[in-house]
Amino acid sequence: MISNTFTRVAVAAVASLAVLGLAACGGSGTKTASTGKAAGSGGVITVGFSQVGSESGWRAANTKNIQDTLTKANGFDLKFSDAQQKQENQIQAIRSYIAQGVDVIAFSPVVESGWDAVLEEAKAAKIPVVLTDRAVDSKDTSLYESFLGSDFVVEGTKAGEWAVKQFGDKPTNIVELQGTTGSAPANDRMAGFKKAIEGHPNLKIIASQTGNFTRAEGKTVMEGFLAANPKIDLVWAHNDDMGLGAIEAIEAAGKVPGKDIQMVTADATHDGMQALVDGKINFIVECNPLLGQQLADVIKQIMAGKAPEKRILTKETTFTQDQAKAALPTRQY
Ligand code: GYE
Repeated sequence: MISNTFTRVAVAAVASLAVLGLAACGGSGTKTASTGKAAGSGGVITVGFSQVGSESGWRAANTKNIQDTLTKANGFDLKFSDAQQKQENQIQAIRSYIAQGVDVIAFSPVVESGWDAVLEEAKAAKIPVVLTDRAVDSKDTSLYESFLGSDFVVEGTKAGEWAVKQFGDKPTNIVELQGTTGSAPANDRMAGFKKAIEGHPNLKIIASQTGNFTRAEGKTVMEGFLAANPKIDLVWAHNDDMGLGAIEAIEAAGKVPGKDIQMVTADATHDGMQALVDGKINFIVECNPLLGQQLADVIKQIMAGKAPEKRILTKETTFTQDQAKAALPTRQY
């Protein structure tokens, strides 16, 4: 049986935070060393969450899961904002959460670079920050308490290893639909895939361009790829949505996705899995968006004055067409 129970594996101990004094016990209403705030006073934790946007099915599932988990009934007052894939909007939202004096700020950074200044501001205001889903490249890791989400290099590697197995020694022209430029999943999935096909010169990435993780841009970019390249054997799309857009472009060009042009994608959202079952996608690397419960647990730990794990990894699998048939009926997203 395929394991898609999404057990999260905590890795990397965080002795450093204990050294910083975060391990000091704080019961209800006591000041914690990290936040300087009354932990859980009134029983409600105010969380400011800045979401990337609503670019994909993955994101929709992630947003819903966070909103369904950080509820009043579970002890949270969630302030949620959608940055529409713009870093400046996220910085503005984080500044507004600092001004409001929320207990904890959580966000999924649209790109990796450029966060130090605003994270310093949160630190100066003694508001702990949790990164969900995507990483920042800040050298100073004391700017955030914990980062929870997937290992995107591993995901790219799994896609590349599948391509190596699937195409063997055949000359293979690959086109790549990259995620949002500068985002952790685009950078890392690209790197993991490239590394996995290294040493197989018959597998060639002949074109690579961003489709910004959306279906519409995936389609447009694929139309360009098809117009410019008479022989395309494989599409590597950094998410299902861009892959689904590419499928539309391939069909419009009179070719059969999954056969004339094979497809490998990342996410395993419902629509992606349906296309896999329908034979239009050949392989999907899973990326799990259900991060709400882990986020809630990490926040509660912080508010209790305990140090959460610095890096919490999401456990994920991969799906062939047959495996997708078995898994789809019980998929949660
Ligand atoms: O793969 C994509 C979404 O950051 C893991 O963002 C996430 C990615 C996901 O738009 O569909």
